[in-house]
Amino acid sequence: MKTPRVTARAHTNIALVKYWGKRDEDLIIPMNGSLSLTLDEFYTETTVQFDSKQQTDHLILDGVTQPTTRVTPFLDIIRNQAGITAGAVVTSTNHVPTAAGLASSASAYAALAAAASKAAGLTLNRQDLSRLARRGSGSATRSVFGGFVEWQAGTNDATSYAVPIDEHPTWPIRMVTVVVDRAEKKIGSRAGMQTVVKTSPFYQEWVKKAQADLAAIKPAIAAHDIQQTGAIAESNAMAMHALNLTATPHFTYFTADSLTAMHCVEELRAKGIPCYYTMDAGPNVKVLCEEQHVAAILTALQAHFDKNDLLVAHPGPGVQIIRED
Ligand code: 2P0
Repeated sequence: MKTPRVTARAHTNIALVKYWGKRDEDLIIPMNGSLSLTLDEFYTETTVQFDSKQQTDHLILDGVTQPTTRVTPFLDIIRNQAGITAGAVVTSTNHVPTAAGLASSASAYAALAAAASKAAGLTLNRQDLSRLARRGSGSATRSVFGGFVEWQAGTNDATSYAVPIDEHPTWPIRMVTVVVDRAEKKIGSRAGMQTVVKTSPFYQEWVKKAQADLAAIKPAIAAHDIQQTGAIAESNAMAMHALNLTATPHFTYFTADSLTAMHCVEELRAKGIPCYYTMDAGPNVKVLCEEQHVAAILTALQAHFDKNDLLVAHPGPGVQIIRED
């Protein structure tokens, strides 16, 4: 028995209010809600076919066979729901303008959830697809939807999923990524957030702040208020990174180049250009701004960084099935 071969495309997302800690490690229920912008330029395409002749799963990522340690338990959730036992062949390609170190588990698990559930014969609505993607990786919960997306923390498997806030923003919002390092991150987000939840004395303060930031950023986005949206996003990101510095053992994703990029953004702001930074579990800096200021921001950043390391992204769509045969 072979199922249809299904291909899905999902885009990565960048959180403006971050997810940084789980209340349930197995089900991936977050400590706080988060809010992101799905980006058009960075995406993953994944093809899945289940085949009863396959004893085990096979994963080929960007043409290279990989271990299925994390993918097999995820596919098991789908097999259980669909009542099948066949192994799967999973072929996945990351599309990033250069080898920018921006490949993400968000686009990976959103694409895998959509392709594998469809291939297995499940018909999931987007809420259930978001819940399923969450089981692969927290940030994937949000990549099911396009534009501005909120992941409602919930308290269990049924109540923790993403909802679209503005799927097709008319706001000309942009995210400039400063690629400061293409290398694999040293402290994975899973381990990083675990350490922080267990050891940072400020963890509960973070949860309170993230909840307040989430409540405040939604009206700012609705009003297309770049100053408010950007200020909340930047402050939220710095609070998340402060947790890392206060963990035991402490760690940081900041490098000297990250700080250079952040200082450059602050200087631009002092000159009256509204632009705001955020960072995730790696040293790259992402700058939130409006289209009319992109050129000035790129010019300023080019004093410190190669222009090939500056990538401009637009809001992107939610996960889509792009082929079925
Ligand atoms: C976020 N990040 O909200 C936060 C901000 C990175 C920093 O979600 O353990 O790969 O698979 O649920 O989603 C990255 O962590 O972690 C992340 P798991 P994930 O985007």
